[in-house]
Parts: sequence; C-alpha cells; structure tokens
Amino acid sequence: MDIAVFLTAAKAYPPPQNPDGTQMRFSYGTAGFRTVGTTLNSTVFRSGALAAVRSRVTGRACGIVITASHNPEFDNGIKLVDCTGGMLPTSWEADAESLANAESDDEMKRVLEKLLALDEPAESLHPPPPPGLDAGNIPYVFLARDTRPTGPELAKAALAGAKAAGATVDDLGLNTTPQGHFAVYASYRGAPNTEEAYYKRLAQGYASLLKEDGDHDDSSPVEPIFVDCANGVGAGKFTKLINAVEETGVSIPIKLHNHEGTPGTLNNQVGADYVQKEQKPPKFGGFDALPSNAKCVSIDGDADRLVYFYTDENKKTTLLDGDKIAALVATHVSGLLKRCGESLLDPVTKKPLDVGVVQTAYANGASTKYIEQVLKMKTKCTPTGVKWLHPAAEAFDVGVYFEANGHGTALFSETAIDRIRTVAENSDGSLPADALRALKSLLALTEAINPAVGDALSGVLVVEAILQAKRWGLRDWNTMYSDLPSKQVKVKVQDRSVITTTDAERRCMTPSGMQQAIDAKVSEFGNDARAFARPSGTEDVVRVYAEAATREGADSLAKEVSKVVYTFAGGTGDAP
Ligand code: NG1
Ligand code: ZN
Repeated sequence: MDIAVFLTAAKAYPPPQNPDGTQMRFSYGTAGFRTVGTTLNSTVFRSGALAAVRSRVTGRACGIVITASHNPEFDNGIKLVDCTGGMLPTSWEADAESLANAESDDEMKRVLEKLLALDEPAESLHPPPPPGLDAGNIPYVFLARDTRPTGPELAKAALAGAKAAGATVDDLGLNTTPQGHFAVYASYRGAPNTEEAYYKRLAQGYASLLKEDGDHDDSSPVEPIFVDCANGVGAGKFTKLINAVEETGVSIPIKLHNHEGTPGTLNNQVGADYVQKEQKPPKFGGFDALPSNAKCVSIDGDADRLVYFYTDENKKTTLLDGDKIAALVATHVSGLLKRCGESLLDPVTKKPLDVGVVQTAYANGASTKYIEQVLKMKTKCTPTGVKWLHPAAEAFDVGVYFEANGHGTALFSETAIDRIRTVAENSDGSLPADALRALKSLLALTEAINPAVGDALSGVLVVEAILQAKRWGLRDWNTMYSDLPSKQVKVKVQDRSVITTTDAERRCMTPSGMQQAIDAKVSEFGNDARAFARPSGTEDVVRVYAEAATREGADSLAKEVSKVVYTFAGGTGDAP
C-alpha cells in the first residue's frame, strides 16, 4: 500500500471539529462506528481504508456496510465485515478507533504501518478456503449501504478510502447488512456471491424444507404474513426473495408494509426495535386495521433483525422475539437430529454433534430455562453484540444464536455439514426413510439460513418453514414457554464509560457501590427478579433491563435500577 497516496487523498476528508475547536472523537461500539450521519465522512473514509488493509493482511476480500441499523434516520454508521463473512475481529477495534481519531498524518501512518505489518493469513484464523481458490484482486472490498439520506455521500467516502488504500471496490449499492456479509462469506469460499445467487440459495433451501417436512405436494403456507419493513432497505429485497421463492414452484404469502412510497420515516415508531422494546405494533403501516391475530413481522432498517407479533381480539399484542425464534429453531434442529438417530455420531469417537444455543443477558429468563430444562440443550451467555455471539456459536457443531431483539442465525460447522451430507448421500437404503428425510431437512436448513450473520429475510423463511412443518400458528408457537414480564429503559448520564461490566455484562464493576445497590433492589422483587445496567455501544445512553414475576414488578424494578444508575453514574436531565 502506498501510504503517501492515502494520506494525500485523506486531505479531502478532514475530521469534523467540536464547537470548542477540538477534533471530534468517534468510538467503535457494539457494531462499528455509529453516530449522526453528517459527522461521519472522515471516519467512513478511513474505515474504507481499514477494510482494504484487512483484506491485504488476510489475503481475502472484506466488506463495509454503511448503516445505522435500527437507529433514527439522521444517524448513520459503518459495519466492517471480516474475510470469512463475520465481523471485524475485536482485536482490530482499537486500531480502527485510532485510525478514525488520528489527528495527524504521522498518527494515521503509524496505525496503518502497524496493521500492514501483521501476518494474519485468513487460514490461520478460520477454516481455510477451498484449496487452489484464486483470491482475485487483493485488496478487494465489497460495499453496501442502507436507505439513509447520508448514505450516498458516505458510501462515496468509503469507496474513496478503500481505493486510496489500493483496493478494488465491488459496489453492491443499496443493500442489506446480511447481503454485505454473505457476499464476503461466499467470496471466501469461491461460491456465487451476487444478490441473485443469495436469494436463489435461500429460496431453494426454503422449498426443500417445505418438501422434506411437508406431508403433501403443495405444502406452501397460506396464512398471510404482514411484514413491517421499517421504511428501510429490506422491502425491495423482500420482493426479490419472494420472486426467487416463486421460481422454485412454492409460494410465501408475504404482504409488505412501511416501504418506499408509504408515509413514515425509517425506524420511526416502526420496525423491529420499536416493536420489541415498546412491545407494541408499529404505529404506521395500517397494523391496527389488520384482522385480529394476523401474523405480523417487523424487521429493522438494514434487515438483519426480525420479531413476530400478533394482536388479539382484545387488542393485546403478543411479541415473539429473538428468544422465541431461538427456541423454535433449536427445538426443530434438536428434533431433526433425534430423527437422524445414530447416523450422525462421530465415526471414531461415537460422540453426537455438539449443539448449543447462545444468548445474551437480555434473553428472557424463561427462555433460558426452557432451552436448558425442556429442550435439554446447552446454553451460553455472551456480552451484547453479534461479534460475541457469533464466535461462541461457532464453537458448537450446530450453534443457534439470537439476541432477544431478533438478531441471529444458526451456524453449522463444516464438520457437521460434511457429516450430514456424507450420511445422506451414502445411505444405500440402509437408513430409515424418516432419518433420511431429517438429514435432507437439516441440509435444506443450512441453505435457507444465512451462514454469516442474522438476516430478517432468511429468518422469515426459516420460521415459516418450521411453523409449517409443525402445523403451528403463532399462538401454538407462543405456548412453548411464557416470557417473564420484562422492561428495558434508557438512562442518560454524563459519561457512560464510567460503567464497566463483567460476567457477560450481567454485573457492574464500576462505579464502586453501584452493583451492590442494584443487588439490594433486585432482592426486593422476589425469586424470578433479575436486573442489570450496561452502557450502550450504539447510543449515548445506559441501558437498564429488569425482569420479574409480574408486569408491575418488572416496571418498578427497572425504575428503581434506573434511579441507582442515575445516582451512581452521573445522571443528566430529569431523574427517573
Ligand atoms: P447496544 O446499543 O450496545 O445495546 C444494540 C442492541 C444489540 C445489537 C446492537 C447492534 C439491544 C439491547 N442492544 O446494542 O443487541 O443489536 O445494537 O445493532 O437491543
Ligand atoms: Zn440491524
């Protein structure tokens, strides 16, 4: 890389200044940089270069998505995609931040030289790509953006940064975060990586799932699915997916709401984040006029999250969140594995595939109990953010991970896929027919689900196929377990970094005395009560979560813990 060329190009992207004349600082949060879109030009330019450097160091293509996901329309951000399709390794975050905040050419040069000197061939960190695969032009960067008004300008800056660092840029234009990840994932494996190829793969996986699990020829679901697209990038992509599904000869009765051309703005009282946090239907899109108990889904602005919900005759809305999706997928996977009998045991050690569910502290206590005690599956709790859940899920042969907010997927290791495929293809009639169908169904699931990151679009296909296989409606699904009432609130403080946490963010280490005060409050709300506070990595707030045996209990515990945070961590504005 010619650093001098990069430094010259960087002159066109000077970092913005604070009102006091100091240089504005940017922090790498839960999912990359995220803040007011109009301030991000320099950060995005520099991150474009960082993606190119990451590609150079790993010898494989990497990616960038310009999005602020579920945040309001005026925010924007950048998500960096590592060469295998996952997120930038956490070990690079501090350098990404140093590059974004460098105040001189020398500082930028130092960070770039440090990173360029790293010797991290992709194979040393991840399963190697297929032997003999030509990596193409390296550095190579895929670029996608969502529908925000600042998107085009920022995408230009990212492109300029990547090019100034010597990269070839593959501009995917308006696209979802999961498509950005999939393009990189597929390119790493030498598989077709276009949008068309991706939707075809999902559609074929879905059609095979219906075929293997259905009892009759046309097992397409018929009940309409009303999808709130949050006025984001997902709506147009759903249309492509529906077409790809129809080309396979099956159908999916999706009706799109809150998309381009309809009133309302991105993520504003619509979308998965609103519906999950408020536990209410979207304010716009005509959801109040739908028939009672209609099947509804909300996705977020970059289409990597989904939650289901329905509103009954009494106008009571029931949310089926990421935890319920995880339980549904986990129960289906474990059912299929049981039907495969001993065919999937390790040929040498005779051990079964290691299956687990990964959650965060926000997972409803009832879901964890259900997965462990009823499904008898392992669970693991990680800090918030896909960058923590994904690697934890990769440690299993089959790892299902979902955040309560609906972000997640199911990962099948190469070993698991190879074993399933080998057994299915070499059964010679020796396997019972039902076991063979279960094996094929597992293979179909690996195709219908995004293997790189959560995807609301593939999520709908997978949920629908499972519901169809079980002949379940949303009410049946909901009876898997009853959520403990929970409440999430935000507390504004002067500097949220004064709060540090441990134990997968379930306990605070600082400010001193705050955890003891939280514990004292929790102990007043009975055995099922639980609460924690952590600084958000995407918004300038502290998030407080509480759950308890009753709605009143959860609400008042959240309020009490907010007061504790306000007192100990320097609250600003009105006290909770
Ligand atoms: P923060 O702001 O760090 O809580 C939020 C979500 C995460 C994840 C990221 C990235 C909650 C409580 N937190 O992170 O789960 O989705 O945004 O978009 O929903
Ligand atoms: Zn998102």
